Amino acid sequence: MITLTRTDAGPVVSIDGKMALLSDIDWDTLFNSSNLVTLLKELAISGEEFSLDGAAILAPIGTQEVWAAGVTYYRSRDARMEESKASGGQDFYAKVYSAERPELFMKASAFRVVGPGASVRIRQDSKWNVPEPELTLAINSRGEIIGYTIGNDMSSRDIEGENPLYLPQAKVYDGSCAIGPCILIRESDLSQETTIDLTIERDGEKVFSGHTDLHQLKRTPEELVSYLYRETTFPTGALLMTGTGIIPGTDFTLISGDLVTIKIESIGVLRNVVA
Ligand code: DO4
Ligand code: MG
Repeated sequence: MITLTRTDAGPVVSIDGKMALLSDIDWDTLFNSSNLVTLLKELAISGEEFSLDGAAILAPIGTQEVWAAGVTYYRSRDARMEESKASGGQDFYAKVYSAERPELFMKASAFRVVGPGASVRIRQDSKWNVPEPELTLAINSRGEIIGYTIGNDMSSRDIEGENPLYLPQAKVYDGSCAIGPCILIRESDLSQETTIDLTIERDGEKVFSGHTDLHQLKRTPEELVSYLYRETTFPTGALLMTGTGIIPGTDFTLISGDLVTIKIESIGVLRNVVA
Protein backbone atom coordinates (compact mmCIF):
# COMPACT_ATOMS: atom_id res chain seq x y z
CA MET A 1 0.00 0.00 0.00
CA ILE A 2 1.40 3.42 -0.97
CA THR A 3 0.05 6.64 0.51
CA LEU A 4 1.00 10.24 -0.01
CA THR A 5 0.39 12.66 2.85
CA ARG A 6 0.84 16.42 2.69
CA THR A 7 2.48 17.81 5.82
CA ASP A 8 3.88 21.17 6.91
CA ALA A 9 7.37 19.67 6.29
CA GLY A 10 6.51 18.59 2.72
CA PRO A 11 4.98 15.56 0.98
CA VAL A 12 5.47 12.26 2.81
CA VAL A 13 5.33 8.90 1.05
CA SER A 14 4.53 5.78 2.99
CA ILE A 15 5.16 2.36 1.51
CA ASP A 16 4.08 -0.56 3.66
CA GLY A 17 4.51 1.59 6.76
CA LYS A 18 7.99 2.99 5.92
CA MET A 19 7.80 6.78 5.61
CA ALA A 20 10.04 9.21 3.77
CA LEU A 21 9.91 12.99 3.48
CA LEU A 22 10.13 14.23 -0.11
CA SER A 23 11.50 17.69 0.56
CA ASP A 24 12.80 18.34 -2.98
CA ILE A 25 9.57 17.95 -4.92
CA ASP A 26 6.39 19.96 -4.66
CA TRP A 27 2.87 18.55 -4.44
CA ASP A 28 1.66 19.54 -7.92
CA THR A 29 4.76 18.08 -9.59
CA LEU A 30 4.29 14.78 -7.78
CA PHE A 31 0.57 14.76 -8.55
CA ASN A 32 1.26 15.01 -12.26
CA SER A 33 4.36 12.84 -12.57
CA SER A 34 4.21 10.03 -15.06
CA ASN A 35 4.85 6.52 -13.68
CA LEU A 36 3.94 7.80 -10.21
CA VAL A 37 4.05 4.40 -8.51
CA THR A 38 7.59 3.71 -9.74
CA LEU A 39 8.70 7.24 -8.89
CA LEU A 40 7.30 7.02 -5.35
CA LYS A 41 9.00 3.68 -4.79
CA GLU A 42 12.35 5.21 -5.83
CA LEU A 43 11.79 8.34 -3.76
CA ALA A 44 10.85 6.28 -0.71
CA ILE A 45 14.30 4.70 -0.82
CA SER A 46 16.25 7.94 -1.40
CA GLY A 47 14.05 10.19 0.81
CA GLU A 48 14.79 11.12 4.41
CA GLU A 49 13.07 8.79 6.90
CA PHE A 50 10.17 10.55 8.59
CA SER A 51 7.57 10.14 11.31
CA LEU A 52 4.19 11.83 11.23
CA ASP A 53 4.30 12.32 15.03
CA GLY A 54 4.39 16.03 15.63
CA ALA A 55 3.87 16.95 11.95
CA ALA A 56 0.81 18.95 10.89
CA ILE A 57 -1.18 16.96 8.35
CA LEU A 58 -2.63 19.22 5.66
CA ALA A 59 -5.35 18.62 3.09
CA PRO A 60 -3.81 16.57 0.24
CA ILE A 61 -4.19 19.28 -2.35
CA GLY A 62 -1.95 21.73 -4.19
CA THR A 63 -3.55 24.00 -6.77
CA GLN A 64 -6.19 21.48 -7.94
CA GLU A 65 -9.87 22.42 -8.13
CA VAL A 66 -12.29 20.20 -6.23
CA TRP A 67 -15.34 19.06 -8.18
CA ALA A 68 -18.21 16.90 -7.02
CA ALA A 69 -20.68 14.48 -8.54
CA GLY A 70 -24.25 14.37 -7.23
CA VAL A 71 -27.10 11.88 -7.05
CA THR A 72 -24.86 8.91 -7.75
CA TYR A 73 -26.45 6.71 -5.05
CA TYR A 74 -30.13 5.76 -4.81
CA ARG A 75 -30.18 7.12 -1.23
CA SER A 76 -29.10 10.54 -2.50
CA ARG A 77 -31.77 10.53 -5.22
CA ASP A 78 -34.42 9.76 -2.58
CA ALA A 79 -33.22 12.37 -0.11
CA ARG A 80 -33.08 15.14 -2.77
CA MET A 81 -36.54 14.29 -4.02
CA GLU A 82 -37.87 14.51 -0.48
CA GLU A 83 -36.15 17.83 0.34
CA SER A 84 -37.24 19.50 -2.92
CA LYS A 85 -40.87 18.23 -2.91
CA ALA A 86 -42.34 21.54 -1.77
CA SER A 87 -40.52 23.49 -4.51
CA GLY A 88 -41.44 21.00 -7.24
CA GLY A 89 -37.75 20.30 -7.91
CA GLN A 90 -37.94 16.53 -7.38
CA ASP A 91 -38.08 15.60 -11.07
CA PHE A 92 -34.60 17.02 -11.67
CA TYR A 93 -33.11 14.57 -9.19
CA ALA A 94 -35.07 11.56 -10.46
CA LYS A 95 -33.98 12.38 -14.02
CA VAL A 96 -30.30 13.00 -13.29
CA TYR A 97 -29.99 9.71 -11.39
CA SER A 98 -30.86 7.73 -14.50
CA ALA A 99 -29.60 10.13 -17.19
CA GLU A 100 -26.47 9.31 -19.17
CA ARG A 101 -24.82 12.63 -18.19
CA PRO A 102 -24.03 12.86 -14.46
CA GLU A 103 -24.49 15.90 -12.25
CA LEU A 104 -21.08 17.56 -11.73
CA PHE A 105 -20.44 20.81 -9.92
CA MET A 106 -17.44 22.81 -8.82
CA LYS A 107 -17.13 22.36 -5.06
CA ALA A 108 -14.05 24.30 -3.96
CA SER A 109 -10.92 26.13 -4.96
CA ALA A 110 -7.90 24.79 -3.10
CA PHE A 111 -7.78 27.73 -0.67
CA ARG A 112 -11.28 26.85 0.56
CA VAL A 113 -10.45 23.24 1.42
CA VAL A 114 -9.73 22.23 5.01
CA GLY A 115 -7.68 19.21 6.08
CA PRO A 116 -7.96 16.59 8.81
CA GLY A 117 -8.58 18.05 12.26
CA ALA A 118 -9.52 21.51 10.95
CA SER A 119 -13.02 22.92 11.39
CA VAL A 120 -15.76 22.59 8.83
CA ARG A 121 -18.59 25.15 8.91
CA ILE A 122 -22.33 25.44 8.52
CA ARG A 123 -23.79 28.57 6.96
CA GLN A 124 -25.42 31.05 9.30
CA ASP A 125 -28.31 31.56 6.85
CA SER A 126 -29.21 27.86 6.87
CA LYS A 127 -31.09 25.74 9.39
CA TRP A 128 -30.60 22.24 7.96
CA ASN A 129 -27.08 20.97 7.38
CA VAL A 130 -25.39 17.63 6.88
CA PRO A 131 -21.95 16.24 6.08
CA GLU A 132 -21.67 14.13 2.93
CA PRO A 133 -18.99 11.42 3.14
CA GLU A 134 -17.62 10.77 -0.33
CA LEU A 135 -14.93 8.70 -1.97
CA THR A 136 -12.80 11.33 -3.70
CA LEU A 137 -10.69 10.68 -6.79
CA ALA A 138 -7.28 12.27 -7.34
CA ILE A 139 -6.87 12.81 -11.08
CA ASN A 140 -3.78 14.10 -12.87
CA SER A 141 -3.74 16.61 -15.73
CA ARG A 142 -3.94 13.73 -18.24
CA GLY A 143 -7.25 12.51 -16.78
CA GLU A 144 -5.69 9.47 -15.07
CA ILE A 145 -6.94 8.48 -11.62
CA ILE A 146 -3.77 8.44 -9.54
CA GLY A 147 -5.39 7.70 -6.20
CA TYR A 148 -8.21 7.98 -3.73
CA THR A 149 -8.94 10.10 -0.68
CA ILE A 150 -11.88 11.00 1.57
CA GLY A 151 -14.05 14.09 1.09
CA ASN A 152 -16.76 15.77 3.12
CA ASP A 153 -19.18 17.71 0.89
CA MET A 154 -20.85 19.81 3.63
CA SER A 155 -24.33 20.77 2.40
CA SER A 156 -27.22 23.05 3.38
CA ARG A 157 -30.29 20.97 2.63
CA ASP A 158 -32.87 23.72 3.16
CA ILE A 159 -31.17 26.04 0.65
CA GLU A 160 -30.78 23.28 -1.94
CA GLY A 161 -34.36 22.07 -1.35
CA GLU A 162 -35.85 25.54 -1.77
CA ASN A 163 -34.70 25.74 -5.38
CA PRO A 164 -32.24 23.54 -7.33
CA LEU A 165 -30.70 26.75 -8.73
CA TYR A 166 -29.49 27.55 -5.22
CA LEU A 167 -27.16 24.52 -5.33
CA PRO A 168 -23.90 26.55 -5.47
CA GLN A 169 -24.92 28.43 -2.31
CA ALA A 170 -25.87 25.18 -0.56
CA LYS A 171 -22.52 23.65 -1.46
CA VAL A 172 -19.85 26.33 -1.76
CA TYR A 173 -18.93 28.56 1.18
CA ASP A 174 -16.01 28.89 3.60
CA GLY A 175 -15.36 25.62 5.45
CA SER A 176 -17.72 23.58 3.25
CA CYS A 177 -15.13 21.12 1.99
CA ALA A 178 -12.83 18.82 3.94
CA ILE A 179 -10.39 16.43 2.28
CA GLY A 180 -7.88 13.94 3.71
CA PRO A 181 -6.07 12.41 5.44
CA CYS A 182 -3.87 11.19 2.55
CA ILE A 183 -4.03 9.92 -1.01
CA LEU A 184 -4.05 6.17 -1.34
CA ILE A 185 -2.05 5.78 -4.55
CA ARG A 186 -3.81 3.67 -7.11
CA GLU A 187 -2.01 0.43 -7.82
CA SER A 188 -5.27 -1.32 -8.77
CA ASP A 189 -8.96 -0.38 -8.75
CA LEU A 190 -10.63 -0.01 -5.36
CA SER A 191 -12.75 -3.04 -4.53
CA GLN A 192 -16.53 -2.68 -4.88
CA GLU A 193 -16.69 -4.08 -1.35
CA THR A 194 -14.93 -0.96 0.00
CA THR A 195 -16.99 0.43 2.88
CA ILE A 196 -17.75 4.05 3.77
CA ASP A 197 -18.82 4.89 7.33
CA LEU A 198 -20.02 8.16 8.80
CA THR A 199 -20.33 8.87 12.52
CA ILE A 200 -21.52 12.12 14.08
CA GLU A 201 -20.91 12.72 17.79
CA ARG A 202 -22.37 15.47 19.96
CA ASP A 203 -21.07 16.06 23.49
CA GLY A 204 -19.35 12.68 23.35
CA GLU A 205 -22.51 10.77 22.32
CA LYS A 206 -23.12 9.23 18.92
CA VAL A 207 -26.11 11.00 17.34
CA PHE A 208 -25.86 9.46 13.87
CA SER A 209 -24.08 6.64 12.15
CA GLY A 210 -24.46 5.40 8.61
CA HIS A 211 -22.80 2.93 6.31
CA THR A 212 -22.56 2.24 2.58
CA ASP A 213 -20.20 0.55 0.15
CA LEU A 214 -19.02 1.12 -3.40
CA HIS A 215 -21.49 -1.44 -4.77
CA GLN A 216 -24.14 1.26 -4.24
CA LEU A 217 -22.29 3.81 -6.41
CA LYS A 218 -24.26 3.89 -9.67
CA ARG A 219 -21.49 5.25 -11.90
CA THR A 220 -17.90 4.16 -12.33
CA PRO A 221 -15.05 6.50 -11.37
CA GLU A 222 -13.88 6.44 -15.03
CA GLU A 223 -17.32 7.52 -16.26
CA LEU A 224 -17.36 10.49 -13.86
CA VAL A 225 -13.81 11.49 -14.82
CA SER A 226 -14.57 11.25 -18.54
CA TYR A 227 -17.46 13.71 -18.16
CA LEU A 228 -15.42 16.04 -15.94
CA TYR A 229 -12.56 16.22 -18.45
CA ARG A 230 -14.84 16.63 -21.47
CA GLU A 231 -14.07 20.03 -23.03
CA THR A 232 -12.33 21.08 -19.79
CA THR A 233 -8.63 21.12 -18.99
CA PHE A 234 -7.13 20.80 -15.53
CA PRO A 235 -3.50 21.95 -15.87
CA THR A 236 -2.51 20.57 -12.44
CA GLY A 237 -5.19 17.90 -12.15
CA ALA A 238 -8.36 17.79 -10.07
CA LEU A 239 -10.07 16.13 -7.15
CA LEU A 240 -13.52 14.70 -7.76
CA MET A 241 -15.94 13.75 -4.99
CA THR A 242 -18.09 10.87 -6.19
CA GLY A 243 -21.33 11.61 -4.31
CA THR A 244 -22.85 10.49 -1.04
CA GLY A 245 -24.69 7.29 -0.22
CA ILE A 246 -25.22 8.23 3.42
CA ILE A 247 -27.69 10.96 4.37
CA PRO A 248 -29.19 11.37 7.86
CA GLY A 249 -33.01 11.51 8.13
CA THR A 250 -35.04 14.68 7.63
CA ASP A 251 -35.11 15.31 11.40
CA PHE A 252 -31.32 15.62 11.66
CA THR A 253 -29.19 18.73 11.35
CA LEU A 254 -25.59 19.36 12.33
CA ILE A 255 -24.88 21.94 15.02
CA SER A 256 -21.67 23.67 16.15
CA GLY A 257 -19.39 21.36 18.11
CA ASP A 258 -20.45 18.16 16.33
CA LEU A 259 -17.59 15.80 15.53
CA VAL A 260 -17.83 14.31 12.02
CA THR A 261 -15.84 11.14 11.38
CA ILE A 262 -15.67 9.56 7.94
CA LYS A 263 -13.90 6.26 7.44
CA ILE A 264 -13.19 4.67 4.08
CA GLU A 265 -11.66 1.25 4.27
CA SER A 266 -8.03 1.15 3.13
CA ILE A 267 -7.77 4.97 2.88
CA GLY A 268 -8.18 6.04 6.51
CA VAL A 269 -10.21 8.41 8.65
CA LEU A 270 -11.12 12.07 8.09
CA ARG A 271 -12.25 13.79 11.28
CA ASN A 272 -13.48 17.39 11.56
CA VAL A 273 -15.38 19.42 14.15
CA VAL A 274 -18.17 21.78 13.09
CA ALA A 275 -17.08 25.32 14.00
O1 DO4 B 1 -27.86 17.65 -6.39
C1 DO4 B 1 -27.47 17.82 -5.32
C2 DO4 B 1 -26.16 17.45 -4.78
C3 DO4 B 1 -26.01 15.99 -4.58
C4 DO4 B 1 -24.78 15.58 -3.88
O2 DO4 B 1 -23.93 16.37 -3.49
C5 DO4 B 1 -24.56 14.15 -3.64
O3 DO4 B 1 -25.37 13.32 -4.06
O4 DO4 B 1 -23.55 13.84 -3.03
MG1 MG C 1 -22.35 15.40 -2.28
